[in-house]
Amino acid sequence: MLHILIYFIFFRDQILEMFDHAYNSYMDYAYPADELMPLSCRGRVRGLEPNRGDIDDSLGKFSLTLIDTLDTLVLLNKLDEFEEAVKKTVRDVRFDNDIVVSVFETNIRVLGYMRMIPHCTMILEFAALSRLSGDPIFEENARKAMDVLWEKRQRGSDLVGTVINIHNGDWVRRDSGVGAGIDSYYEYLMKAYILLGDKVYLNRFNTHYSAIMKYISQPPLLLNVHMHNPTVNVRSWMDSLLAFFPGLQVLRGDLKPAIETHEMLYQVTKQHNFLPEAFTTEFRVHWGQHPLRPEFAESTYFLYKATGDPYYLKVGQSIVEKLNTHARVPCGFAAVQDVRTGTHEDRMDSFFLAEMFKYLYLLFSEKSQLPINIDDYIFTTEAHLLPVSLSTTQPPCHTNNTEPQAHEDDLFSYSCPSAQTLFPNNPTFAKTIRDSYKYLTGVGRAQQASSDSQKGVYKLKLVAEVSHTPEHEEVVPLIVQLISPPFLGQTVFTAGPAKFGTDLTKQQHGVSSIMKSVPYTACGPIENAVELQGHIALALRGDCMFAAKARRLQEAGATGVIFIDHREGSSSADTPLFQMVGDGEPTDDITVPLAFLFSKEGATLTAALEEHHNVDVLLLPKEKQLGKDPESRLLLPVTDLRSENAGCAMENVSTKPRLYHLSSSRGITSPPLVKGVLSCIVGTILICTK
Ligand code: DMJ
Repeated sequence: MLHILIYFIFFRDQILEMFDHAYNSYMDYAYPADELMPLSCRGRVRGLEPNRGDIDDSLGKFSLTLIDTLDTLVLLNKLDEFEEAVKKTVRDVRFDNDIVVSVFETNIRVLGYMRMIPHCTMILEFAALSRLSGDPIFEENARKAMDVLWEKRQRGSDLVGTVINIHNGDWVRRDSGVGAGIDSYYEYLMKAYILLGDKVYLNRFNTHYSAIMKYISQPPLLLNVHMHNPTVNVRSWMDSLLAFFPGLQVLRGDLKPAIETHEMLYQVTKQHNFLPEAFTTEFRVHWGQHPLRPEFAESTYFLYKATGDPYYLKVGQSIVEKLNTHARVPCGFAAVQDVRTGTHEDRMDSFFLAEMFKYLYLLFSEKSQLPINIDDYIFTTEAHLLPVSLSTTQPPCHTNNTEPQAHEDDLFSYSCPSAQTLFPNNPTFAKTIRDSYKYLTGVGRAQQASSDSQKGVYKLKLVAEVSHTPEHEEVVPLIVQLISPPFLGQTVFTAGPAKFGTDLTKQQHGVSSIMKSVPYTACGPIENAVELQGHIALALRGDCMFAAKARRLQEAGATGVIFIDHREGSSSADTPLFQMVGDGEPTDDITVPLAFLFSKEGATLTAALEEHHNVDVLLLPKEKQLGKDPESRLLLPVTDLRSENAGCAMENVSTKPRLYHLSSSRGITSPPLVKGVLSCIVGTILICTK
């Protein structure tokens, strides 16, 4: 207990120090400008800097960052700074600027006194404004916008698109996902119910949520589909904004897919330090920018509160460390221009102060350590705190819509998540789910497949090349042993096996010299097929499936393949081995032996090849003690050890076999649920009230 308290204090102090660095940099170098330019150490004033297009529409010359940060100051117990900031806001901030601003961004970050055209993604802020001011017009108009969107849903799929023409109500973009463009709509339906206590919003949310789980959620992926033809996915990449969705699923009480998607996102951050703005279903960077978005921290916070699993503290710790290591600059924190290079961009968006520090601080805080009772508030999409006491205020407007009723058999409709309720005696619940996705990145891929059982309907299917190892099946390592001088059997690498190709435990493979494939990934026609004949090919992992590479190299005449990990720095010493599996198609045609080396071992092997030009290797289930075996000494460097298997002194391999699990099921399976709960109140976690 003392240990965890010290841990919490350490990280809270670190987060406070980071906040001070960011906030003071804004106040010292940028205020009253809207945003800080952390590389130039000055404020970003719209019109004075090169136009960045849409993202500049957040800048209304109203000291955006100061306003967006106000309630973070309260939550972080910086009450003197808060008072000072309020005084500055009252004294300096003006809304009578002749400037076009984004309605959405201004609503969520500022909510001024302007009469804005109601927008779907606005119900929380406008309802709060109505209930606090007593003027119903804000909530009424925001509600009308929500009603229109609901009416405009695609009746077959119950999905909505991402862009609608506000003049004629036609969908402009019919792709449907949970990320950019649509994220806050779903979020606000759920939260409008929580804040306002109106079941209409919950029923709408539940209708959409069922559709999302049917078509968009393919755990751990969240895909974009066509709203009119939802079994067809419309792109092969995901955007980073969808990282908020596991947090929303926690509010919904649907923890399993939340854990799965969050784990996938965590694996992506492990690869690239941050979530790139867009990444493919194979977890490659599609758009490398990272503007210090808070959504992943948000979901981490919700999952920790829902599960109590300290794993999520470790995730939070990694977020803190990566921000300090890769984004911190002398004048604040800088966005990352490209996660592949780590280059910085001269921007620090206001949401970094409004959201990131709130979620991180809350993650490492006990409720009693906060200056407010967090259970009394709900977060807006910008992490601003609205009091749930607003739900007891009489709603000023009503709708005439015919609304869907919750199905009696939908146990989740009126449930709230609770760590105690969902998995009372199973603290490892989250871990068992996460374990299935541990080695996902860089190896999974989505492919379109038809299936008779699905009546010819195309369905996006994740084929995680490593995820087919049945639960609890041990991965038995292989050995790549360097035989030719000067190695003479003394250099041995632990390698991963494959589920296809020659089974080296049953059929020994002879000595072959190695040669790099051209192209190195072996994902296109093999250009050095003539030279490759009779060699074991070296092929870089990535870009296409292991099976596709193996097939191509076998056809080119290679006698085996050693795959080398493309992720820098991986090694068998610190990365659990996995078993390569096929691509979902029959792999009987692949008969050559296959082995997988992590990148450190692979680098040693390729360096040896460059230095010595000829490197002979053995692919074996266990190391041969060649030095101790007189027969083997005689054989060296003869190119076949097939006949002398008997009599070799076998020793245990150095790396212990690791477990790998597959979980293909979706959804929480019948946990005891709270039924008949009338409303849910969100603070750090939902509390169910009858
Ligand atoms: C924030 O402004 C809000 O969270 C918004 O809903 C979308 N995302 C940005 C931060 O990424």
